[in-house]
Amino acid sequence: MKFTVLTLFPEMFAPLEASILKRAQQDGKIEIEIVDLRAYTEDKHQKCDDYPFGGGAGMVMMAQPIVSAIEGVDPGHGARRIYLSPKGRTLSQERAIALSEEEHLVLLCGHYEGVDQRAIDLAIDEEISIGDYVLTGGELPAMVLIDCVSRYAEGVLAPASLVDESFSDGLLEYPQYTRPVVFRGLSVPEVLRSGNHAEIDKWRREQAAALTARLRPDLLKHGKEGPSEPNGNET
Ligand code: 4GY
Repeated sequence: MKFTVLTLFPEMFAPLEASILKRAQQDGKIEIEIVDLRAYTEDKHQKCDDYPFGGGAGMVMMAQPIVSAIEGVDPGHGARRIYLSPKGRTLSQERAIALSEEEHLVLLCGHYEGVDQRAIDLAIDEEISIGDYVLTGGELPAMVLIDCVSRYAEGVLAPASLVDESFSDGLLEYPQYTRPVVFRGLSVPEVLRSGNHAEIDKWRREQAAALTARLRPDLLKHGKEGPSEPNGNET
């Protein structure tokens, strides 16, 4: 699957060259193309932003470079074209899985006071938010979406990782432990060292259910409203 990112700040995408996404790109499981919007401006001074009509603080990203870039990277309009913005529907695991079925996603990153509405009206299929807070730009949200969606792209993760995840199906993950058996007086739960896989599965299911009931009871209800209480990790 392919991601094309349209941004005024291509250098912000260096983190995609590490870890699992680096490997996934090397293996040809995903392709990430970072496109500098400035390459598409028709302005003689390479300008991509301008003052807002009606006044107000800050600058607005011009429609022309954005619409030209989208037409340039996806001439046949086969891609799903997404604008990362707090106005969009909040990204969920379910939505990420559905997006992983797409062949090509084009991700537009806004900056400053946002983009000219006509670019959205003419060339964007969907707005997606990563959460109810405002960032300085859409670059981090684009990386969040790429990371989350890539996990479900064919061949990126070992299938067992996704199976383990669906095991706790909509619940929070059970606690994990590795060596040593005792660390600073805290022991690994005995059941995990028993070798009894039925008992281990049972313990993990119980832990996942209890943790979810305590920290995210909203996940147990049908309508998922979001967190209701802090997570209990405070000292
Ligand atoms: N939250 N989810 C988000 C964001 C920054 C000004 C428009 C978010 O997706 N994007 O906060 N984006 C703004 C900055 C231009 C995007």
